[in-house]
Amino acid sequence: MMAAQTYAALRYEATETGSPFARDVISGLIARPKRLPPKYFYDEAGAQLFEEITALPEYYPTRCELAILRERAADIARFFPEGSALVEFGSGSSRKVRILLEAAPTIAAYVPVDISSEMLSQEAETLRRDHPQLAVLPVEADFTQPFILPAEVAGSARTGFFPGSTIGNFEPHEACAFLRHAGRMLGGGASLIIGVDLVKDASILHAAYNDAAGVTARFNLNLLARINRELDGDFDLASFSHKAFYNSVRQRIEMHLVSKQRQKVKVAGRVIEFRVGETIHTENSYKYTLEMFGALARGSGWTPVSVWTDAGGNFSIYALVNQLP
Ligand code: AVI
Repeated sequence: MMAAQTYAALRYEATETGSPFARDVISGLIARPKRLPPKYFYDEAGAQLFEEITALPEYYPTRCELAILRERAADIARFFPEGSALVEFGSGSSRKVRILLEAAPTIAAYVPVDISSEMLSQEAETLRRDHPQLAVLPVEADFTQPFILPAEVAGSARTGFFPGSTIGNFEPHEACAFLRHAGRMLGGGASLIIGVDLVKDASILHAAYNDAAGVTARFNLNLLARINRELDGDFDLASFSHKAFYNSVRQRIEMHLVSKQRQKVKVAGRVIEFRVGETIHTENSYKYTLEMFGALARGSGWTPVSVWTDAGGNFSIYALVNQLP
C-alpha cells in the first residue's frame, strides 16, 4: 500500500500541472476509491450518446418532464413576468425551453448558459429564426461557477430554468451550493423552475440506467475513450464494463466502470494500476422525495411555491422563489 505521504505528494503534483481535465482525471484515478467527475461525459460523442439515452424506452425522466412541461405550460408561464429574461443553466438542446417560450410570450430575452460553445451557437441560431422578437443572448460558461450575465438583461426580472434533474448529479451539499449561487445570479424575489427526479421502485431505476440497447454503457465507457483521445491514454475499453445500481441508503443511482482484469493503464504519462473488479465511480444520480427536495430548497434560500408531477409520480418540476433580498 502506498505511504500516505507519497500519495499526498502525487495528489499535489497532479493538481498542480496540466489542463483542468488532466488534473481532475489524474487526481480521480489516484484517489481510493477511483472516481471521475460526471461533467466530463459531455464531449461531442458523449453529448450525442446522452441525446440517444433521452429517447430510450427505459429512460423515463425526459419523457415525464416533457409531459409535465406540456401539460402545465400555462401554470409555469405565470413565473415569467412581462419583459423578463429566462436564464437556462446548462442549456444543451433547446427542446424543453421551446415549450416555455411558446407558452410565455412575456419572455423578452433568453440567456442559455453552457460550456459547449458549438451547441450554444447552433441552438441560438435556430431559436432566433423561430422567435424573431426574442433577444437570444448565449453565455459560454460553467454554470456552476459565477458568470457575467449579458448587460442587456441587467435591469430585467429574471427567471431561472434548470431542467433534466441535472441537480441530481450533484452531491447534496453541491446541490445546496448551486441553489445559493443561482439565487445570487438571478436576484432577490426571482423564480427558478427546476426538474427533479423522484425516488421510485428500484426496478424502474435499474432499467433506466441499464438499458437493453447498451447506450448507457457506451455513454459511460466513452469517458475512457475521451481520456484516450485527449490525454494520451491507452484504456482498453473491452476490459472495462458498465455497472449501474440503485443505492437505496443514499437514494442514488451509482454508475461505475469495472476493471475486468488486473491491468495497468497509461494516462497523461502516468501509470494507473487496477485490481480485478476494481471500479471507477463515474456518476451519482440522486433521487428525491417531494419532502426532501422541498427541505433542500428551503435550506438553500428558496421557497417552493408550486410543484407539478407526471401522472405516474415519476418526476417533478418545482417553481421556487428566492427568499433572499
Ligand atoms: C444528466 N443527468 C440528469 C442524467 C441522469 O439521469 O443522471 C445523466 C445520465 N446518466 C446516465 N443516464 C443518464
